[in-house]
Amino acid sequence: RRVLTVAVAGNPNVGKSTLINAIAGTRLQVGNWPGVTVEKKEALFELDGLKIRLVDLPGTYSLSPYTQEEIIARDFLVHEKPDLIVNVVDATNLERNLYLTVQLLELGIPLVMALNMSDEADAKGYRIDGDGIEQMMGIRVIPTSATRRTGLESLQKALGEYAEAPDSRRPRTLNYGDDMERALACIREHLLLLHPALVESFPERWLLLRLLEGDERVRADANLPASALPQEAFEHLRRAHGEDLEALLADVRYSLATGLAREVVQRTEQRNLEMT
Ligand code: GDP
Ligand code: K
Repeated sequence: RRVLTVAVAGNPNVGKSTLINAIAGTRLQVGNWPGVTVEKKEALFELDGLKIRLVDLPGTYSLSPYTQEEIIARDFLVHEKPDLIVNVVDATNLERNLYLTVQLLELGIPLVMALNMSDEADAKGYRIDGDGIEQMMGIRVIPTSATRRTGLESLQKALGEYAEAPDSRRPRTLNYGDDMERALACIREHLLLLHPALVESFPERWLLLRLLEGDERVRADANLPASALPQEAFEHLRRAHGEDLEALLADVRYSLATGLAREVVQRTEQRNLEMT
């Protein structure tokens, strides 16, 4: 039977290590990512006959190419193409955490969200609509508390369910707005015509978005000079939104994260009264 490769991603300090330890325990091996001193944890184990390779990605706030941690995380996701991402998020800080989730969705890899620190979120009176997140993002959402060891079985079960029906849930493509979507479509058409192999070897939307924002690491990986891209896509966006497309895209992602968080997080009345 094949091995299910699961990448565990999340912001720093969300309880990712605690959760991985709770799931993989003594089977966890600790080393370094090749060529760097960033710690790499990995475990190979079996759950109800299912072989799972769990890879802990460095904690990051983003998948930009600016820190060693971000580069390790994105390179693994883009080039090793895990079957599944477990995105560990801090339920007490959902809005900030969703900024990374939005970027993970761009990869089109199926995703299970562990809504961790759920004990703390409950204590603070947050009520999070997990079904709402599931529907808006096309992912599974499992509330967990890594320290109290709750939700771990559901999380493990979700891995098994994914392995049995890998296509049952595809992550949603979030709408980045008409101007952005038009520019992406323009780059896509151009690449399909002139560099069709590229579109196959990278996650498509990820590639288009990173090229749009001028990500030099992706351009180098793809062996595409900036001049090989259709300038009209960039010019129109710059005229409408200003020169800095990387900042524009960051704004779009933040707004999406904020909007999603607003829809799914409530603070219960009782707690609100206690707080005042
Ligand atoms: P990482 O940086 O994401 O690997 O986070 P850690 O696993 O190191 O956890 C950060 C801190 O949060 C530690 O003090 C953990 O004990 C604590 N922690 C982790 N998971 C939970 C949880 O579900 N609930 C609560 N209340 N604390 C947690
Ligand atoms: K830590």
